[in-house]
Amino acid sequence: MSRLVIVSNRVASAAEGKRSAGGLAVGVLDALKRQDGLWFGWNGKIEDTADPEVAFHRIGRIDCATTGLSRSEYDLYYRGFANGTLWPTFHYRIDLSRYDAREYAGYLAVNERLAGMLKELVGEDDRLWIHDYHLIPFARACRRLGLRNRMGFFLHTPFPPEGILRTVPPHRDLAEAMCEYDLLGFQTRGDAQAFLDYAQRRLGLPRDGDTLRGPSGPVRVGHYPIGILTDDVQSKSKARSRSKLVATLKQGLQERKLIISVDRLDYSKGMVERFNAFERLLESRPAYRGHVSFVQIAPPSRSDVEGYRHIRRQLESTAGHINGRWTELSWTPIRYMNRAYERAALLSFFRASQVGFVTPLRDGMNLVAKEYVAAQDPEDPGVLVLSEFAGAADELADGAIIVNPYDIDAMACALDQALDMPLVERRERHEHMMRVLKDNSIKEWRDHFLTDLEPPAVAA
Ligand code: ADQ
Repeated sequence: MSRLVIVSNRVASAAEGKRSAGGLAVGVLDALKRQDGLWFGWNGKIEDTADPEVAFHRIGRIDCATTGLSRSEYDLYYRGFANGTLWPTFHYRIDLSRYDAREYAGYLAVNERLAGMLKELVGEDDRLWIHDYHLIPFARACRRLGLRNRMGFFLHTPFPPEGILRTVPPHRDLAEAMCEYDLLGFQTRGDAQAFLDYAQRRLGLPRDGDTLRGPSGPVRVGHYPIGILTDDVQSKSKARSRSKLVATLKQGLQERKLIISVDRLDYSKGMVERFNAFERLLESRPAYRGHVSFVQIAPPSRSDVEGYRHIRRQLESTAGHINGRWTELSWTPIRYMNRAYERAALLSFFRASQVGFVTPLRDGMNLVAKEYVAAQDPEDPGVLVLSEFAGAADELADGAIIVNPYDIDAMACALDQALDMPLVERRERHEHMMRVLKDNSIKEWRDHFLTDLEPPAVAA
């Protein structure tokens, strides 16, 4: 019988799987709950041994197989090529990207080691669904070991245009490795198009509609915007809206309006520009001083990569500067928090706010934008201010206020418009966005991708 095998850089532990996770983990767990399958990848641990082994655990009914990374694998593959080269480049930050050939070799080697481990765990009819930029060469490594399974790849980040991709020296090798998959999925039409353009122009591959003729066979290319568990977000945010935490938040606000932002602390999320836009609002519209608070929740991530230490310092100094200038005895304009909150608590904070301020400089999708909308009270919804450079803007453009995150004045105007928006318009916009989110939930994302991964029907 054919099973679904999901491979991602990080596999949740049993404890993490029990806590309701976000993003990829939700999608993966939901996909696997429906059919027999396996989730394979890194367990998040750095091990002393040079050759970590496979271990097994279960999350509910789902089988998981994981391995650790040695210190040098972690440095070269994870911290090095994946997060020091690919992540910044795929987010158009070539100023933060670096290249080291040893790191690339380490990246390829980890993909090969993982492929070798997986080979022992899969049957020949199993479908393989590989996730994200850490594992681009995974299919090629599997093919070299003789695996002939159907293999699909989904990229959660943006895919940059050729001019940017070419700054990564092994760009051609990476693109060729992508052509070893049967199906390539991207978040937006623009990302899929960028890959097709590169493959046609640089690799000279012929194209027939959405399918490239790759050296090892047809490669189908599509866009599959990731969604959320819309109903689940809605019910969780409602259920928690009377919690102690929300009461404490409201008590601190003292009837002031609330603008909220929630991100992983990452330079792609546009937080410095966002802080500056909030200050511009205070400068240009004195009536808001003392009457609106901005809460930014941003737990640190990847703190051992240099770009992340820098953005953290920059955010601390920007928030400190703004608060130093505007704080009054009874009001602090920005509450900047590096701590993490449980998912259901975040959703209830979204529901208690008047504006969701989601302005990445570049983002594959940005699920926070979608969760913000789904968490609102339909009778009295908050307004989403969303960057045009988030993948989510393709779907939410008619309901959100769309901004260019580099335009500080325009973002300040958008905040003003959002804070002042009449109830009728808020409801209309919210209703529209909810329809979009329900029509393309995480279930549709998974089903569309897996349907397209099925082998093409053989003509009779
Ligand atoms: P991320 O860059 O991590 O994901 P995002 O989509 O915003 O970004 O968030 C993923 C999940 O993490 C969401 O469920 C969100 O609620 C949660 N999350 C974010 N910040 C959090 C915080 N401060 N505390 C707790 N939870 C938080 C990558 C890509 C995105 C893409 C996703 C899924 O970079 O563009 O949307 O994968 O494909």
